[in-house]
Amino acid sequence: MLELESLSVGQYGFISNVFSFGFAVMASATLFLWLMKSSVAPAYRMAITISGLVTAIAAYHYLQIMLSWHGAASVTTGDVLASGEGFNRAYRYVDWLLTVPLLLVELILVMKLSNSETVSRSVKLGGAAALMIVLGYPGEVASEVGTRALFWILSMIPFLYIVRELVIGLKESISQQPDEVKGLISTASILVVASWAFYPIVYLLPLLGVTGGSAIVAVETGYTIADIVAKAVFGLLIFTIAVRKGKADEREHVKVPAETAAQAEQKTPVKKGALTQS
Ligand code: RET
Repeated sequence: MLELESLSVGQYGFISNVFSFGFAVMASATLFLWLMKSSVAPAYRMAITISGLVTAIAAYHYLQIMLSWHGAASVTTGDVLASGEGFNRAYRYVDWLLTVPLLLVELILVMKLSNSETVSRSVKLGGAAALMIVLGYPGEVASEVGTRALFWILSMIPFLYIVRELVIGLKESISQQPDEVKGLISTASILVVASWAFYPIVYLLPLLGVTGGSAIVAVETGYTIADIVAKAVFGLLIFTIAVRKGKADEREHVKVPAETAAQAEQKTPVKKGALTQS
């Protein structure tokens, strides 16, 4: 259905630049997140490490996607000629298979929920995300419109489950977060849902009358934009949340011993500073 030879030379070059841009964004986001990790409180460093891992995995796959794109066709006398090697669409799906569950774990980790809640939410959401990607792939590479539509429907089932969990399930946890990050964590959840909703829409475009070269441009550009928002922009948001939560925790630590000391001193006068050291 999505034949490379239906592209004009301009479209082929445009997509090549889109992939190159995707690689640059993912690689720089990785450097930023890993280099800045130490400015975040130790409790949130794991979330930042994972965030950088997500963009690093994506940078690697964008590089592979670019190489596959260049190997799949050549431009001669004003035409795009397929080399016969084919454009490997599996790189994107392998990338998603690894990064989508990690992105969800990242969002859960930064909330610092209880251990059991962290594990149960990560397993449920991560598992559903993996299923969604696996069910999407056969339709992505199918040459028939009906097959694409069928796998879209199947993949939408775990997708809607994730959206429901994020919107309803996380609402309660968000209400228990410190005031200064409540807004940011809900923004992160909305960003996840909005950027994720973009993928099934892009997948549908070839079924909605976008055909030929334009369909390939729409799908590849659409996925790349969504990836940048879902990974790099989301990573920066997680970084900001982690910085703010670290500061909020610090304030809590300072407040609690001071109050304890004041209360204790009212009952039995103790040597100044003895309680605040604990
Ligand atoms: C597919 C197939 C069609 C139906 C649905 C899909 C959803 C894909 C999603 C991908 C998210 C990817 C992310 C990558 C960035 O790290 C597989 C296109 C629902 C939601 C967030």
